[in-house]
Amino acid sequence: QPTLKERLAELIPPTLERVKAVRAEHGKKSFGPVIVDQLYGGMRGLPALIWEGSVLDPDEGIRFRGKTIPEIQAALPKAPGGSEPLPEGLFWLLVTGEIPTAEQVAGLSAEWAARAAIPEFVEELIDRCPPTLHPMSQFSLAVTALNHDSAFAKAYAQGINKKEYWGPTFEDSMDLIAKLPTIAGRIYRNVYGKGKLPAIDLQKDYSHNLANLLGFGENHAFVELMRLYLTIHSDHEGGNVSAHTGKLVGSALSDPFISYSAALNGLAGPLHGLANQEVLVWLTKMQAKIGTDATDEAVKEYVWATLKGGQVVPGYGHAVLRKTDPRYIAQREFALKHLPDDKLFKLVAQVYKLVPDILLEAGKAKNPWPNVDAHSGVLLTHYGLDQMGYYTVLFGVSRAFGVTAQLIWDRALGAPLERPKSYSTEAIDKMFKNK
Ligand code: FAM
Repeated sequence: QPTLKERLAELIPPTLERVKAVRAEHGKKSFGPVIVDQLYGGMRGLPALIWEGSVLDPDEGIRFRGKTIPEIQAALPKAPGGSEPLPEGLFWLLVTGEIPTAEQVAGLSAEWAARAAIPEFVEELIDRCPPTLHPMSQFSLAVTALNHDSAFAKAYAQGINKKEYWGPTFEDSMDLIAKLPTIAGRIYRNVYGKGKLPAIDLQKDYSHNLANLLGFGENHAFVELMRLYLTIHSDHEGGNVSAHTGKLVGSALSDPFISYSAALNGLAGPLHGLANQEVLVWLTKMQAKIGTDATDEAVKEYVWATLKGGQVVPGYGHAVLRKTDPRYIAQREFALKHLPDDKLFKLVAQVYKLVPDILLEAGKAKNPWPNVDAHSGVLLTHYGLDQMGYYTVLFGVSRAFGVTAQLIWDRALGAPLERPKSYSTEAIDKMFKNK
């Protein structure tokens, strides 16, 4: 059975041909007008990027290489005794478009475990950070420092042929994914005083090792949660802030390490990945104000107060989705199965019942439904990982799967430097005055 790199090498030539044929046939066709509001409004809906790995339908949610989350959960190999998909299989699917065998997934688990160690100077960099430095800032500086051993940067300096770019990009991507749990675990233990990092277990899968590094490896339900969590947070088409940032920076031929640390800095924004932290901060503040068994009326009042205070309700809304996020549903099903009586889960369910109507009544949000972040923190808290300042680091471990898969394919397809055109308001006014 081919390894991931062998299968990828086989897939690149036919994919290049396919892209060439599609561009020959459709290259000169237009999507239609770009309107001035899109330049001021964050390029909403602007057709601008190519990414084969996943596409986001506003009503259906994400499809990974055409498969919905339930289809992924059914099709991907699972750990012995586990019922959640192994994220190693999701990475294989993102890169190849094919469902791997259990052996191929086990091969990835073993390869990532073997590559998990980080240079001593990076350990020292992380240890030098004060615990008051946000875990996401520690995370991105450690990932930037991994550039020290980048295979791509080294090959480029030695004059690599552009047709070969994808090879060292693949190697750096495998090293990056493999090293993220070690970095994430070290940050967690430093900031929250959880003692010495355990060794990576070469016999265990990626999620199990991550759970071990965080100190929850003995809890099978938590390991299963990590498998689901890492699978559903991995990719969300190409235009979200973290994926788009990684792609843009990578288009300058920055190596995967410094491209992904840029992506992490985008993920650290409250309107993007940091929302999973903001949701728990908001719920905790709400409980402090209105108690733990609040009435619907009290919750409604609190939501209105948030909106009237000019703040967003974290975990709700989305730039593309116009329905409840299937990543929310997948987490809700996990909660119904594993923690149906958890108090915070009941509050999340009560908020889900009440917030959409309020957002609709407030009349601003185009999507009043919950997104992935509305549910993730309550699951982590249930198992004792209740340090909400850390939550986006876990999102960042997972999103590396999607961003690196894109970087590999961008280099394989020869994606050029990204350089959209910007305008001044003066230029806009002059240009359209007479029209
Ligand atoms: N609460 C309050 N107001 C909201 C809102 C929410 N959850 N979602 C949107 N709005 C407002 C938005 O701020 C904007 O108001 P202004 O005109 O005053 O600027 C108006 O509704 C129209 O915004 P939109 O077009 O519906 O949303 P955008 O596409 O501009 O933004 C989000 C999308 C996700 C940034 C926005 O829904 C939001 O701020 N949600 C809360 C933060 C959050 O949960 N982010 C995580 C998103 C998740 F998918 C992820 O990336 N991890």
